[in-house]
Amino acid sequence: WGSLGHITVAYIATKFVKEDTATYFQDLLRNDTEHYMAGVATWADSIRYTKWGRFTKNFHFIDAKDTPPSYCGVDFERDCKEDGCVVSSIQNYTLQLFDSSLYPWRRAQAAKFVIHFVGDIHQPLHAENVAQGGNGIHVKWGNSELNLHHVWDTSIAEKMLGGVRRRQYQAAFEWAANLSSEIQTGKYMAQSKSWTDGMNLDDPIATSMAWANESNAFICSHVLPEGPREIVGQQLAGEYFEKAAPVIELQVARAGYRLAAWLDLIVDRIT
Ligand code: DCM
Ligand code: DCM
Ligand code: DCM
Ligand code: ZN
Ligand code: ZN
Repeated sequence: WGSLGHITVAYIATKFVKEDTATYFQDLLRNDTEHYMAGVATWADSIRYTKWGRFTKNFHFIDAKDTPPSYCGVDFERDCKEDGCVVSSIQNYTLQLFDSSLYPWRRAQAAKFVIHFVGDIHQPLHAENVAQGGNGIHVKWGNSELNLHHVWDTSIAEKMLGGVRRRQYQAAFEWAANLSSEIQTGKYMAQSKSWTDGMNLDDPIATSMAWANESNAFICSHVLPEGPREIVGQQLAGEYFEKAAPVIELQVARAGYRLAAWLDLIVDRIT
C-alpha cells in the first residue's frame, strides 16, 4: 500500500488491540499517544531504498508464479525468494519480538516491520509475480498514465476518499474510524468474526500464507479478470474502479483487524 493504506491499517489496529497490547507497544515504540502505530506504519518503505535498508526490499511482497486469470495461488516453497518475502518476514520479525536477548531498539524495529508487512500482504499485487506485481503494466487513470501497482497501492483509495494528498494522517484516521465501525456494527460485523480463524502464533508461515492466498485470489477476480495482456492501456478510473473499491476497503479492514489480533497474541505470550 501507499502511505494512506498503511496508516489506515495502523489506526484500525489501534482501535482493536487490547489495553495491555497498546501499553506494551507504546512503551516499546516510545510514543504514548494514539499515533504510536500510525507514526511508524510507513517507516519500512522509507528505508527500503537506503543503503543499509536494501536487504529488506523483497520483504514487502511474495511473487506468486501463477497464471491469472485462469489460475491463482501462492506456494511458499515456489514463491518465497531465497533472501526472503513478506511471509518469511512476518515470521522473522514476529519471532524477534519474543527475543529478550535483543536490544529494545531492535525489538522496536521488529514491531515496525510487523505493522507494515501485515498491511502489505493484504494488497493483492503484493502477492503476485506478473510484471513485478503489476509495476510493468501501464494503464490509464483519468488523464494520467500510471502503472497497475500504483493504482492498487494508492490511486483507488485516494479516489474513494476524494483526493487526500495533503492531510494523509487525518484522512487515514477518519477512514479507519469508518472501517472500524463497519467491523463492529456495520457491513463487516458478521464476517469479521471469521477473519482471525486459523490464526496461529506457533505457525506464522501458515497464518500469513492464508492471508497471502486470500489476497492473491483477487488477482484473478478483480485485478486481472481478463488477464495481464487485456488490461494494458485500459482506462481504470471508471467501471474497473467501481469493482475494485470494495476490495480495497475489505482488504484494509481485514489487515487492521488481523494486525490487532496478531499483536494481542504476541503480548499475551510475552507478558
Ligand atoms: N528510524 C530508524 N532508522 C532510520 C530512520 C528512522 O530507526 N534510518 C526510526 C526513528 C523513528 C522512526 O524510525 O523512531 C520513524 O522514522 P521517520 O522519522 O523516518 O519517520
Ligand atoms: N532505531 C533503530 N536503529 C537505531 C537506532 C534507533 O531502528 N540504530 C529505532 C528504534 C526505535 C526508534 O529508532 O523505534 C527510536 O529512535 P529515536 O529514539 O532516535 O527516536
Ligand atoms: N513490488 C511488488 N512485487 C514485486 C516488486 C515490487 O509488490 N515483484 C512492490 C513494492 C513497492 C512497489 O511494488 O510497493 C514498487 O516497487 P519497486 O520500487 O521495487 O519497483
Ligand atoms: Zn505496493
Ligand atoms: Zn511496503
